[in-house]
Amino acid sequence: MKTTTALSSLLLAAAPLVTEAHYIFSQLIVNGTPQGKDFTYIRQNSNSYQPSFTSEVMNSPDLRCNKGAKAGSAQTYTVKAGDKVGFKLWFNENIEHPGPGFVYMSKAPGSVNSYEGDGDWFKVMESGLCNGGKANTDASWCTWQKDRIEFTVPQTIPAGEYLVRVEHIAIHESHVGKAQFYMECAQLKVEGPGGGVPGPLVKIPGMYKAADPGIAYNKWTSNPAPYIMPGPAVWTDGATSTKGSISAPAAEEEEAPAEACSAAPVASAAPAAPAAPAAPAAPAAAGGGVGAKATMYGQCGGMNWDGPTACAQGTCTKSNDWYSQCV
Ligand SMILES: [Cu+2]
Repeated sequence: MKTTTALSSLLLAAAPLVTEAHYIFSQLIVNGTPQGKDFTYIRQNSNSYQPSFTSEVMNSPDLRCNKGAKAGSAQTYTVKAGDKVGFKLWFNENIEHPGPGFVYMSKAPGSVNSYEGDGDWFKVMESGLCNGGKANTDASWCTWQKDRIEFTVPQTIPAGEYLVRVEHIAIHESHVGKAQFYMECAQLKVEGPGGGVPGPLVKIPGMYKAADPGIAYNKWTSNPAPYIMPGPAVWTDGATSTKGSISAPAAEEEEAPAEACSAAPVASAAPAAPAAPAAPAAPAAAGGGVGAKATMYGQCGGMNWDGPTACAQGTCTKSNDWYSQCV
């Protein structure tokens, strides 16, 4: 399985060096230490940095581990219940789109290496708005400008081999039905005492619907509706914190308790009638005062792009034929 080394080198040479908002979770981190190389333990997607949009993946098996991520393409790493597992972005990228982060797990019937993820999944971590921030402010999202998403392997999770799916949903275009899904799957073997019964269980696809308030969400207003997390409730095994830690690695040791990435509270808030997300009349005109211009780091061009082509901040810069960005 050492062919991954040559592949990584090849991709290294071809990859863009510019900072852009798109991202891929490529590096497994366990208890703060990188394990293997990019995609050693994470199945590599075939769409590179391109996001997968709602219409493409909502009802597709690609919603599991992203396009082109095949069983048998990665190795399996062994962790223990209680370990802190992270997914770091390729090329030291940061998450620079607003939106929530998640981790889901699915137990393979046998070896995860041949498992397609068509069994039951449960959510083990979710991360939404931090410190009571508003959904229309990018920096309010706990994942904003972080280079990884982390979670703690539940203490009582049944031992066995799992697909572990990390996901970030970018919502800056979700008001026009184009949420951007960034997800990858790691292969982990979990050792531990077990005893827990994970749930609620969902299928992927199936756990989201295009019309879910957290998928078809409109952030382009001065008073956005409370953000409701899509998907099932987080499995709480009674022993493990359900809150993800998204803090920078250097700060984790001392500040872990202070990183109050509250995700659950918004779900209990009475969901004010979502502002009809299907009406894209003048998406960016309300509140932000940016008219039809893309915001900093927003997309401003590319094939099939039908959004704004001018930048409210920065200069529209071509990354590739499919993506231009305000930087
Ligand atoms: Cu992007």
